[in-house]
Amino acid sequence: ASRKITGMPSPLTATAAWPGVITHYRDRVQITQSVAPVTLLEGNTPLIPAPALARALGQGKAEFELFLKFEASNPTGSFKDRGMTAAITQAVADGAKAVICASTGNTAASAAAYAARAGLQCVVLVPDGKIAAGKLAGALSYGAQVIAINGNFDDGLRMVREAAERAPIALVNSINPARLQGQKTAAFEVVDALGAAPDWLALPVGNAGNITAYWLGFTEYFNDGITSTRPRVLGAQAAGSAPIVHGRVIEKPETIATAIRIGNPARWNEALLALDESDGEITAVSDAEILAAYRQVARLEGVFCEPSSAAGLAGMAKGVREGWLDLDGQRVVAVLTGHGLKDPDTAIKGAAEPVTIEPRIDALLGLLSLS
Ligand code: AN7
Repeated sequence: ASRKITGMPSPLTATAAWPGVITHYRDRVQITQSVAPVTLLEGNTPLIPAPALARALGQGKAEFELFLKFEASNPTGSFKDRGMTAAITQAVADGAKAVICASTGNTAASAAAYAARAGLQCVVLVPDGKIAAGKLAGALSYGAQVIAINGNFDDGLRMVREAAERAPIALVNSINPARLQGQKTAAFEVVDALGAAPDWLALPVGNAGNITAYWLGFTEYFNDGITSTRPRVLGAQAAGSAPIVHGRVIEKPETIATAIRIGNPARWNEALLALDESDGEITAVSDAEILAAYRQVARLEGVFCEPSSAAGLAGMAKGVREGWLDLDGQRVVAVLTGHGLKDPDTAIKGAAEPVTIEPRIDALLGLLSLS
């Protein structure tokens, strides 16, 4: 027997508030909308004010307003879900039975989740030993076939492109245009939340899908008169994996920020266009600078992102320190692309070990140093 519980939201009203990015922005997401969206209600992520971090990054040289677009709040813990809802929905509309991608981890976890929801087979290629534990855990849990390759992301991307040409399997890397259609909604959300475009948008750059998608989104709102300005874009690459900064393919990319360990970005030209049109900057930040920003945002703001996500913040710190980035009086949005819990090993390795004590109150009180 069932009984009516008053005050409990029905499944319909519980989801009606935010229906996911395809439905919320249905007039703008250009995919075949002939099937119901495959969605985990992604998007609508918080834009967190970060005044203490802004003071620290300003280093006494600039006072500015900083917001963190916390993309870790997406269902699989990264911004990739925005693009994946679109790519998997398109794949279903196209009648695909299986999808494939190469990934440094987050795309793999996201593809696996949305494929699971759509009932599609999912195959992911990841660089052996160079993917954070939480991403592997996700991809495996969602039931993807995970293949580790003795090579890097760029090798994997080359292989899955060819596989999708030769076998009946849909490619869901960000060379798939549906991915950008979903990911551009983050730019819409920023403008919708602030009522205007920010002066600067800072973000990490790996395969360059996200920088391309943000620029697409801001440009679309700009062309339609929804915003009268577009932000200047600050891209950050890891120093050991900075092909766009150096203007050449990096054959053996290295960085602790494994998400952006990419030497030959697929959306390289589009990234250059975004940087050019926005009068932006792209810079390389060392692993030490990335880790410093990664710890700083957690300690000053209580916001835990993965190392790669902190590259944009590190780029801001570097630009202000070196004097080529004038943020004074500006409004800045920094995109935190993935969750800190994705990479517990880096978090724990860089921190002081917990102290172990006997379960006695005197042992505890002896350790307290309260002011
Ligand atoms: C946390 O998952 O490329 O420049 O295969 O996971 O759009 O590639 C991840 C990239 C930034 C870079 N931050 O974005 C993958 C993958 C995080 C990421 C990026 C990635 P793009």
